[in-house]
Parts: sequence; C-alpha cells; structure tokens
Amino acid sequence: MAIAASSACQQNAKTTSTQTTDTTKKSKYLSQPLISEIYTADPSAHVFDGKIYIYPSHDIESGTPENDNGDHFDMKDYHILSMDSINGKVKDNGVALSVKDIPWAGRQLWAPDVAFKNGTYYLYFPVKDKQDVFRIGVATAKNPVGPFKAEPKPIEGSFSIDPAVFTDTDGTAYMYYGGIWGGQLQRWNNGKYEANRSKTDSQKENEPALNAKVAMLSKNMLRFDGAVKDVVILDENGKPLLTKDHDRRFFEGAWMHKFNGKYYFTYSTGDTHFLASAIGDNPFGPFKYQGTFMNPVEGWTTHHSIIEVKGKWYIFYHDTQLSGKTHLRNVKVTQLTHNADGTIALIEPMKK
Ligand code: FUB
Repeated sequence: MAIAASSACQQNAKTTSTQTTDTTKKSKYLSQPLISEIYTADPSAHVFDGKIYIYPSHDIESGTPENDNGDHFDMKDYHILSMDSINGKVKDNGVALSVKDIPWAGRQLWAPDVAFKNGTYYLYFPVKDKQDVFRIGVATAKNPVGPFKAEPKPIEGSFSIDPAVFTDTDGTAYMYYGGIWGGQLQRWNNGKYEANRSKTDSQKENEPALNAKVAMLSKNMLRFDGAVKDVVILDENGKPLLTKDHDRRFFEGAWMHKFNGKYYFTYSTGDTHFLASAIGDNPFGPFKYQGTFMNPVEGWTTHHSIIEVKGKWYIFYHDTQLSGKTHLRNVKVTQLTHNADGTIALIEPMKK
C-alpha cells in the first residue's frame, strides 16, 4: 500500500509538473492551435453565408527526407475547416480533394485558396505535375467544404505556388501567386521553365528582386484573362526592392485585402520569416512597402490570410507549436489592427 501510495504520489507530481510545463509552454504563444487532430498550415480563410471556412494545407509525415526544395512538404490531400465564429468550435470536414483524383498531378499539394461565384466554389491549388513542375489547378464544388472535382488540366500559363484569389468590389477576381526557392519561381524566365536554375542563379543581389505574379481571372473563373503581371513592390524612394533586401522582398505566401479603398498586398519574406505589407491604389499595383506586421513564428515557414468578420479584422497563420517540426504545422488566428495612418499594427506571435 505504502508503495502504491508513494507511486500514486509520484504519478501525481509527474502529472502536475507535466501540466505546469504544458501551461508554461502554451503561454509562450499569442494564440493556440485551432485543431490538434491533424496538422494544418497555410490557412486561407473566407466568410461564406456568415460562416468562417479555412482552406489549409494538410501536413503529414510522409517520410520524405528534408531538403532545400521542400520535398518533405509532401502533402496528399486537403481538409477544409469551418467554424461559426472566431472563438467557436472548429470542425474538420474531412477530405475535400486528393492528389490521386487530380488527373495531371504528380506530388506535393501545397497552399490552396478558394473563391465563390454564381453558386460555385472554386478551389485553386498548386501541385507538381508529372514532370515535377509546380502548376496551379482549379477544382469546383457546390458546397464550400467540397468534395471538389479537379479540372482535367492545370490553368494554362500558370506556374509556381501559393495562389491567393481576391475578388474586388466590382466582382473582378485576381490571382496572386508565386514563391521562390522550392516554389520554383526563379526557374521561370520569359515564360520558359529552366529546371537547372538554382535558387540563386536568377537573383543577383543588387538587381530588383523577383516579384510575385498577378493575373485577372476569366469570368468563368477557370482561366487567366490577359497577361500575367509582376507585383512590383517599391521602397521609400519609389525604387523596386532589391534581391539583397531579404528582410523586405517577396518570397512566398501572397494575400490581398482591401481596406478603406486601398489594396494591401501582404506576403512572407521567407528566409527572414517576416510577414510584410505593401499598399497600392489598384489590384495590379505598384505597391509601396509599408513594413513588417508580424514577427517570425516558431518554425521556418510563414504563411497567412487576412479577413474581416463582423467588423473586426483577423489574421490566420501557422506555427509549429504542436510538433516542433518545420513540416508539421498547426493553424491559428488572432486579431489584426489597421493603424490610423493605414499601416498594419505589428503582431508579436510569441510572448516575451
Ligand atoms: O506548405 C508548403 C509551403 O510552405 C507553402 O506553399 C509555402 O507558402 C510555405 O508555407
């Protein structure tokens, strides 16, 4: 009995100390994971019919070794999350689209986004084709959580990763996309793919940085309408940001939102792990660099979306709180504030 009592005591002490460690660990973070049953990342959030839907990547441990191309981000399907309110219960709506059901796909289903028009939901997704080149595809559904059916081919003229679709107040939709390094943007030269271009070949330090891309979408939402353009980000002197400006130049994870009639292009600086904003007067830009609005999260990648819910603005983002591993991430949400001067207030994802 005595032994049992002592052992129970030790067990209690152990539980209490684990709980204390967990609580201390949790309290380091500005916000907590929205779900912990599966790993999720790259959250593109939207409000449809008053309900919040999150379209994330579904991170898994596939066993693919880690490398600079991001091969360990070896995702195979999408699960869409939904919630009635920002602090409400989060529902995982199950598999909405699988890589095996996309006729042209090879591997790596990365960060998606969605748009709604005339009763149809359009899911835009980047995946490597059978030649291992990232392209952007589209799948449709009548329900915001799917299941989605993929079009037989990728969007003509599309390449690279991280599509973010913004529908302006006049109903015109635009896709922002692109990502350097593993996202292959640097391999595209005048519309041609050069597989052997390394992540730095095309990026001379004193030359203008590579830009994200923007294309208007056709009325049926399945094609690009017109030329793909560069999303140019200008510095305080009206000059394009340079490649060497790693703290400010575009890397991946584009998003667009409109606030007070201005167009906010927000993005990840990648290897320096910031979220940055640049403001323009129209969807094509140019955009003037404004600053960092979120400091680095735990984990290498930084990817976000910004939406308005009932008059307040929120940022959805991810970190690696649950796993401590770069490729097994968890999505989160916190409030975002536009300052009186139009800039976005700095968010600190880790408490000091
Ligand atoms: O999830 C895979 C990639 O990691 C995304 O496409 C990037 O934005 C980064 O978050």
